[in-house]
Amino acid sequence: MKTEQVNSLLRVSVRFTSCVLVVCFISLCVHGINAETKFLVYASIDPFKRVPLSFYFIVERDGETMFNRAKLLNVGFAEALKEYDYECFIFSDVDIVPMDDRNIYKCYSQPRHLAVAIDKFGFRLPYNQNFGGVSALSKEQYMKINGFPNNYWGWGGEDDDIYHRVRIKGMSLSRPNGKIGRCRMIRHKRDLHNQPNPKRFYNIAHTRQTMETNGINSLKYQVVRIEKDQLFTKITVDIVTP
Ligand code: NGS
Repeated sequence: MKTEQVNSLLRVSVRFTSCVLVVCFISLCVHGINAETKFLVYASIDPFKRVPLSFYFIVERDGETMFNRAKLLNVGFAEALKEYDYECFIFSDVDIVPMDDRNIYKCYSQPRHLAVAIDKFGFRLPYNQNFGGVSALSKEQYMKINGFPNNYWGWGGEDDDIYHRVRIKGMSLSRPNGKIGRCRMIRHKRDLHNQPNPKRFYNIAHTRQTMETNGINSLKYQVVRIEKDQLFTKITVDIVTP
């Protein structure tokens, strides 16, 4: 079968389930591994079996600017919707791989935290409010919280902000149990341009005041490149560093 035929079949099946997996990459080339190779490692461990009939969107920032995970995920949301009216979004770090086939990557009546028992934390939640690694939100749930904050530059805190947004809007987190929610983290050194963000505690403390104006409704970015492959669409984006 020709590549284009596979491509179009996959895209048709995606539309059937209306669920998309948005994966953010930290940089063009980290530790000699480029984004495509990293993605292939990820996809080969997790080849659609846990994400039935869904589609991948990879979002990577252009150049060597500071990382901003939440903003890249917002871009993935906005760009995926330009391609199709998806109803469910799974937001994932590329280094987290689920270990149990019962950990279904889909949306639930409440926002779902999927990476609840990662090996690096001894297969436990590091703290109760943790919403890191992999999360699933329906389009409606995501819009209700105005998407993710755009102002977390560097490591940490953006997932805590998202947790607060969910709670402030009267929703709760749904989670698989600690056995089903087991995940492995692909080991790597701390990435470049992702130093701990010194402003993260201040930002988190002000989520309630800022969330209505800081999110998908204030997202600014410039698409540099869109590459459509059989299994994924890759967006390279200038996330407009302040
Ligand atoms: C918390 C961070 C979260 C992060 C979690 C686990 O301390 O953003 O550690 O981090 N919150 C703050 O810094 C306020 S991990 O070891 O997985 O990188 O997700």
